[in-house]
Amino acid sequence: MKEINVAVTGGAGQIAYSLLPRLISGETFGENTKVNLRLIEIPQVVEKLEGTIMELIDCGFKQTGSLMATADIREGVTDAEWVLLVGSIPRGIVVEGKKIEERSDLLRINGGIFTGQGEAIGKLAKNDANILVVGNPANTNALIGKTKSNNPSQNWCSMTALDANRAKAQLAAKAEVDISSVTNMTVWGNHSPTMYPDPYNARINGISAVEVINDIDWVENVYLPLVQHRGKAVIDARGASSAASAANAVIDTVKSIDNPTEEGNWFSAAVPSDGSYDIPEGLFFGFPLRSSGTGSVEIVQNIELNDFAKSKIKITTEELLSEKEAVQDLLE
Ligand code: NAX
Repeated sequence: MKEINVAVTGGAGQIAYSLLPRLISGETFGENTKVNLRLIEIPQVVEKLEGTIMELIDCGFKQTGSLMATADIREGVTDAEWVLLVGSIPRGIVVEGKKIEERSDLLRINGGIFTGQGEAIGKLAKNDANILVVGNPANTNALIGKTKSNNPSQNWCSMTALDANRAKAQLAAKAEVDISSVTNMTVWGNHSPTMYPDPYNARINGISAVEVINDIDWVENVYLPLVQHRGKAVIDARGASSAASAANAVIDTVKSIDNPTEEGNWFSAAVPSDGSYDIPEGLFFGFPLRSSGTGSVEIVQNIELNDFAKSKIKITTEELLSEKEAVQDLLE
C-alpha cells in the first residue's frame, strides 16, 4: 500500500469530527493508500484528541496508518503531503478581555495563527504538498499562510466547494433534476456573502442553468442571496455552523485536486490569482479550475462573464482587497 501523511489543524473541532473518519476510510485518498494522520490542536485542547484517536482506531479501517496528536504545528506538518488548515478562532470568543465580533479583529487574530503555520509548512511539509485552508476568513488566511511559507513549489488553496455544492443543490431543486446533472459550477471570489456562485456558466445537462430554469428574477433575487447566506441560515436553524457539509466539501476538494477533472467540467476552489479575469495577482480568489491529477491545477480561461457577473465579481474583489489591506503588516 502507498502511504501518505495528512495533517489537520482544528482536530478537536466540529468539522474535524465529521472529516477525520472519512480521511482514513479509503474514500478520500483511495482504497490502496494508508493515511498517517497528524491532528493538531491548541495546547488547551490537545488532550481531547486522545479520545478522537480512540474512536478513529475503533472505526477499524484498513487504510488507517499511524495516528498522532500534537500542539506543535512543526511536528504536525513535517513531511506532510496534504495539510488541511481547519482550525481557527471563532467569532464571539473573548481574547485578552476583548470579545471578537468585528471581521477586522477576526482577520487579525486568525491571520496571526496563519503566519506561524505558513512558516512551518514552507520549511517542513513536502515540497509538493497541497494545503487547503478552511478556517475563516479562509481566502485571506490562505494569502497570509502562502506568503509566509515562502515555498513556491507548494500548492495552496482555500475552500469554496461547500458554496459550490450549496449552489448546485439549489439549481437542481429548482430545475427538478438530479444534482449530478448540474456541472461547471464556479464560486467566484471570497468565501463570504459577497461570493458569486455563477448560474450563467453552470450547466444542467450541458445547457446553461439560467436558460434551463428560465426565471431571471428567481436566479438573481432568490437563488443568489440564498446561496450567499446559506451558512447563516444553517447556524440559525441548527444553533451551530455547518460541519458535516463542510467536511464533505473538504473531501470533494481533495479529490478534485488529486484526480483528473472530467472532460468538459471544472471545479471550484480559491487559488492565487495569476491575473486571469483581471483579478489582482496574488489574491486568493474562487475560480473555475481543472486538475491534471498529477499535481497541476489550472484556471479555466475564456469563460464569458456578462455585466451582472462582472458587477458581482467587482464587489467580491473589492472585499478581498480590503481584507488584504487590513492584514498588510502580516504579509511583510
Ligand atoms: P470549531 O470551533 O468547532 O473548531 C475549531 C477548532 O480549531 C477548535 O477545536 C480550536 O481549538 C482549533 N484551533 C484554533 N486555533 C488553532 C490553532 N492555532 N491550531 C490548531 N487548532 C486550532 O469550528 P469548526 O466548526 O470546526 O469550523 C472551523 C473553521 O471552518 C471555522 O473558522 C469556520 O468559520 C470555518 N468554515 C469554513 C468553511 C468554508 O467553506 N471555507 C465552511 C464551514 C466553516 O464555517
